Amino acid sequence: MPMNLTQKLIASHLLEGDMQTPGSDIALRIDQTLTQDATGTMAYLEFEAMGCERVKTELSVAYVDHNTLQTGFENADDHRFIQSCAKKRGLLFSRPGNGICHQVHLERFGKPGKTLIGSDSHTPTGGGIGMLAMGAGGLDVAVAMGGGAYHIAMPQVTLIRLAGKLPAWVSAKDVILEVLRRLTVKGGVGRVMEYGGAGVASLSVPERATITNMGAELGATTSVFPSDATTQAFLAAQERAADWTPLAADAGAVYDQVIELDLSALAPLTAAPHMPDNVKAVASLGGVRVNQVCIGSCTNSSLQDMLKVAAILRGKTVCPAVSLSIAPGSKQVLQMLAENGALGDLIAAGARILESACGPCIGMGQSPNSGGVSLRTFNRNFEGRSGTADAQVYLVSPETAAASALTGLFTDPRSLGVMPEIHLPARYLVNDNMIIPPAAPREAAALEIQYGPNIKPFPKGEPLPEALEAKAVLKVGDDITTDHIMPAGAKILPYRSNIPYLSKFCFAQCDPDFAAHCKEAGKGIVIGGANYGQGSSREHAALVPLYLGVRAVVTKSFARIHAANLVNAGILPLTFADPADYDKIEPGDALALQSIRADLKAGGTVMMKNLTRGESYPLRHSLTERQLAILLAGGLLDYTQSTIANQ
Ligand code: MIC
Ligand code: SF4
Repeated sequence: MPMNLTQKLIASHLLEGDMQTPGSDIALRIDQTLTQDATGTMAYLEFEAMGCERVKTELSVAYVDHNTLQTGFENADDHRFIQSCAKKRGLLFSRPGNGICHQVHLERFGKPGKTLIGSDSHTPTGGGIGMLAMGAGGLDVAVAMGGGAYHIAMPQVTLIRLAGKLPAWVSAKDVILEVLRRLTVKGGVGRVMEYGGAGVASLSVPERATITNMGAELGATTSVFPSDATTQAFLAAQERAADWTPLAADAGAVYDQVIELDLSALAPLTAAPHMPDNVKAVASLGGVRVNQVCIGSCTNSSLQDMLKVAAILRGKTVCPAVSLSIAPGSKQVLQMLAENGALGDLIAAGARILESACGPCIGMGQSPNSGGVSLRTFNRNFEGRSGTADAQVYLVSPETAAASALTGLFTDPRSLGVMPEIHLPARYLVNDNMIIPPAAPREAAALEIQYGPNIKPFPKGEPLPEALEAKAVLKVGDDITTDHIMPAGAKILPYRSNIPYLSKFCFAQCDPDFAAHCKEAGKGIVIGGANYGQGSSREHAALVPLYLGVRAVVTKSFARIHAANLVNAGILPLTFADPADYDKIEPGDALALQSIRADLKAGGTVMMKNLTRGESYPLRHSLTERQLAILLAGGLLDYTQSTIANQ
């Protein structure tokens, strides 16, 4: 049987499960892991709680790139904690300043044909060089570091068949925005987006990585490109020729869905406030005044992107009404810009150069002015994520960003005339001096892990009770993001290791008194709409509600990583059998799930009584046998400990 690329990657790592049944549980061997600091502290606390001496993967890297604004001791303590864990437990440590995890991993560590999970939803960036790279909760990454399998639902595979070549001034960002326009932020759920067709050859590795990176916004399990001569040249230019293997779908491979996309027919696009799928033509916004432009993030911070921006800005000045900030994605990118003069062009034009980190993308500085229009080359424009509640954030390509920074108006870059030519280097500047190797096992035993006063124990789930009576502590609509559930930003992010403190901000945007309501209720159930928990992989969006007493979340549907995080934390995710029942529940209603354990084990419907209204609603679950066992045990940590103990 001819196989598509996704099937090949899965088949070569399959430990358990049936690839023929989409949606069924499959277990994969994980070759590489990555963490970043905002989710990493929790992942390493969990790894420590598992009691493993050393990581068992081929390669695990701990990055520091998110919480780099140090306005107190908290973030610096977290960095030190992660560094000490990496040294002792056998991980490479990428120091703050070395760059954004996904950009650095692509440059220095990713390998075609390998599996990678990362405690960050944009881990699929690695799909740009033919990896099966997926975002996961911190606990799933901790388990994989300990040598455990990663479980996912067997995905359906969508082929996005690319034809033609991108026109001048149109780039990879416009490709993924077009896919988002067609499929929406729910369109990729349960799917791997596999790119193929004659158009693939025209895209560079950084361009492919932009596309796979932002496949996260489709809700896809991951996205992947073949590994071809372009991949080979990229790895050779990174002095990693030996890491290349060719990979492609077999001729005649079958797909669950095929989407045709002609690159040559694309025009510059933007995602308008406040969702990545609210896509419009840049030309249709011509004339809208722009206050801020931010260039960078794991989506668009490669050397190629930066060289394009520098070429557009060369010899010009940023519009006086615009604040332009630029964060090159890695030390490699920044140093190469410095050495070839392009950094001088950016500075001369008036760009505010930021360190190589996530920065404004996660609200770590550069919040726009009140009601400000901010054009960003990032991947998420959720309301309030920038740190300014009423900001209007648009997602754009580097070309559109640079053009608009010059004019001060939303500008179609095609209006700038002939596109300046840029050349990618035959050799990147390779200097891994910001990567600290782990201690040898013998020395590691004597090393201490360094905690800090802001690093608090995390909450642990309890085994599922036979019956649960709880209040509907909150009711929210469709497309609720993990940024709604557990906001980020410069003021809150330093407390990612302190769940009790974080809990004050849980659902702040939806209900500022959420924490108080939970306290009053004792036990809570959250009612949600469709695609609940989309966006980030942060398990804090499960751990904090757990801490506040949330025992179940009942929705119309869930986003993949968040549903897994709820199970891992020991919170029951259920869906309405009849979505119309969603309308019948009001916040504050007393709800009851009777005989949950028995209902779940029987596999069918779970009944939820509304004691306030005297009604009953049938609920469904899509829990696998393993997930059921995890919930019955009170969460993945207890489940893992008990399975290790029983071995
Ligand atoms: C994001 O882009 O939302 C983040 C911040 O990178 C998150 C991780 C986190 O919340 O720490 C993600 O994408 O998973
Ligand atoms: Fe960092 Fe933004 Fe990428 Fe998340 S999306 S990893 S915050 S750059």
